[in-house]
Amino acid sequence: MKRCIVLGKANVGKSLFVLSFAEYLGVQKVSVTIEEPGRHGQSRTVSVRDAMAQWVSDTPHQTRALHAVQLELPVGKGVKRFELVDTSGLSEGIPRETAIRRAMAQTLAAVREADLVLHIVDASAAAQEGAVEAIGEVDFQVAHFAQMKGGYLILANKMDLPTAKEGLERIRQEFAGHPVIPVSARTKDGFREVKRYVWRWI
Ligand SMILES: Nc1nc2c(ncn2[C@@H]2O[C@H](COP(=O)(O)OP(=O)(O)O)[C@@H](O)[C@H]2O)c(=O)[nH]1
Ligand SMILES: [Mg+2]
Repeated sequence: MKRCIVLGKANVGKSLFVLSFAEYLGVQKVSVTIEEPGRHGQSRTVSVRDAMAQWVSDTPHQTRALHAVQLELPVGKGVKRFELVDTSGLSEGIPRETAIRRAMAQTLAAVREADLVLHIVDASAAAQEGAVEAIGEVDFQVAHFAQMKGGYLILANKMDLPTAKEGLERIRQEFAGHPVIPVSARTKDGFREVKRYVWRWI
């Protein structure tokens, strides 16, 4: 099964994107495999709404383990099955807390294995110079590291917020040469384009 990994700094909307995209594909319940660093994954079925309440948060690093959500896309008369993987946030520098450090290392290892990388950036924060959520060094490192994969897409998220238009311009300038799709994990705007892109890689 093809694996599509969702990366980005804390709070950019990775968890909401994964669950909102699952909802967009028409599922109310998803099978999720929780992969703790160095351990065998445990699968369970959860409702998308419950998962949203649990995973989506303003507190950074809510998602320590990889959360692989099993999904499918229609192809002809059948379906293509794939995994959309929610990851813990990447942060600048080396995190002090061991658990977060391990989670980051696990995320980067998972990038190597992935067929497609979706790199989420908060467009509403991107125009604000120096803001914690703005694009940072780690985003450029991710772009550099992940572009070697071929299947690499930047999602400029939170386009429903007023400052996002300006942020999108900046993202397009900073990441010139990379594909960028503006989206809102809240309103599902832009999901049609994302679906089309994902379909090509899985
Ligand atoms: N307005 C708006 N808020 C969003 C959007 N995506 C995520 N958020 C909010 O941003 C915060 C962080 O989201 P979360 O998915 O937990 O981010 P993660 O740390 O990258 O997984 C939460 O309060 C979300 O409700 C979006 O597209 N628009
Ligand atoms: Mg999260």
